[in-house]
Amino acid sequence: MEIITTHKNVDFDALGSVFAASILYPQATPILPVSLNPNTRAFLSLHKDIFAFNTSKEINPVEAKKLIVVDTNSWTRLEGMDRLPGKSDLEIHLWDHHPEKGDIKADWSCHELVGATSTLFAKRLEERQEEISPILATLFLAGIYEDTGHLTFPTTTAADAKSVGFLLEQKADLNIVKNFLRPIYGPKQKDLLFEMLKDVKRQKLNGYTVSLAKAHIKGHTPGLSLVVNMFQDIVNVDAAFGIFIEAKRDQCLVIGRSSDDSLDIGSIMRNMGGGGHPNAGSAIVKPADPQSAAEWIIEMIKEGHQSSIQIGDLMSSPVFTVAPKIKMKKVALLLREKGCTGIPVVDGEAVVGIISRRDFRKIKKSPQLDLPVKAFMSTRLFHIGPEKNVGQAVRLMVKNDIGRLPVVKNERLIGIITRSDVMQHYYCERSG
Ligand SMILES: [Mn+2]
Repeated sequence: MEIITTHKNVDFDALGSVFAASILYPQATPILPVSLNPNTRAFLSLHKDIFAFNTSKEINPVEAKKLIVVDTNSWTRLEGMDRLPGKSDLEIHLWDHHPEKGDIKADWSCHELVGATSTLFAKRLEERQEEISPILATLFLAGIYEDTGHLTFPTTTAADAKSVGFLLEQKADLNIVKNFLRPIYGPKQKDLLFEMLKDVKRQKLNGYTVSLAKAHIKGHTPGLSLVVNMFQDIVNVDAAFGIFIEAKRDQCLVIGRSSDDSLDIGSIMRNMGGGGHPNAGSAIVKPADPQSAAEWIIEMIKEGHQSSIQIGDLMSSPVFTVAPKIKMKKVALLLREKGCTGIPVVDGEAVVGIISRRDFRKIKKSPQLDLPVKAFMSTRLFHIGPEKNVGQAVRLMVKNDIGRLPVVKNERLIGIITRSDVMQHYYCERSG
């Protein structure tokens, strides 16, 4: 007997991998744990006639000569396989994409750090030019999309995207995928969202727009992070916090979300005893005192729980500057020579304007090149402090459509930060 199995709380990647494996190992029986995620359970009950499988209770795994494990590499995550570890006459094949080291010792394994195990199977099926039914292609696509957040999670690789292309060629149905991957948003979640929106306030804290909302929950309420996401989208703030009061357990569940990497939600939540990453996180605080939880969060944002990279680290300095009376002709030469697109105009120590390549379009006749820079410079002045973060610089640049910001400390020009400095920071950070 040969069996294929996967981890408990079966998600789409696990489910897709089990049925993909049953194409590659046609003689093996798929065994699914009893505990399925709600969306995979719904998928299976709709496609009952198409997918044949057993549960671990219906077979005796000890009789297996070959075990194919997919989407996990740890024995404790399997169901009903307790007597298999250490069994001598058992050949184990492992297909997994998790980075953690597991305790399943395989005789053969396909382990690559891609976004989903389904990707590993899709790749193999494509190489073997297997015919895949649109339903199977749909299931594998759901697996890849769920594990990679529709190819947006940082764990996504080119292989995942290529497999998506292959599965779409095999007629995977995006409508079905969308339907089954739709997160939980029912009447309970809708009521919560409405409660949060009832007396919504936006506030400006440390340069960010922030909204904190309170709502009451009773017992286990799934989909709370989705509710906070929707709340943030509707209120349109840089960061949103839902403080969910659970009176019975005398605690508040705090969920935060930020669309600005520089406002680090994970760091705030770790301070509150929880965890997360820069864009999202959660914590449980006791007792159920939403007011002090809110004040705590506000205090932390004011103190600047943000990425450690400040403008001072990214700016160029010293800054090359020109005096207001310098002729435009000279400025043109300097811009070319220095290879920059703009220069601050400085009178004494004060920045009085910025002259950029764009300003040369104002010159209609060549004699104007003999006029001083102050006649053409832009005097709409924006600047930023060295202690500010990248997100704040980007907002100023985008809002005012400017490509560079003088960095000013104690009214003195100490550096300059440009659009390309910011881009470089973003791209290096993300690929590094
Ligand atoms: Mn997976």
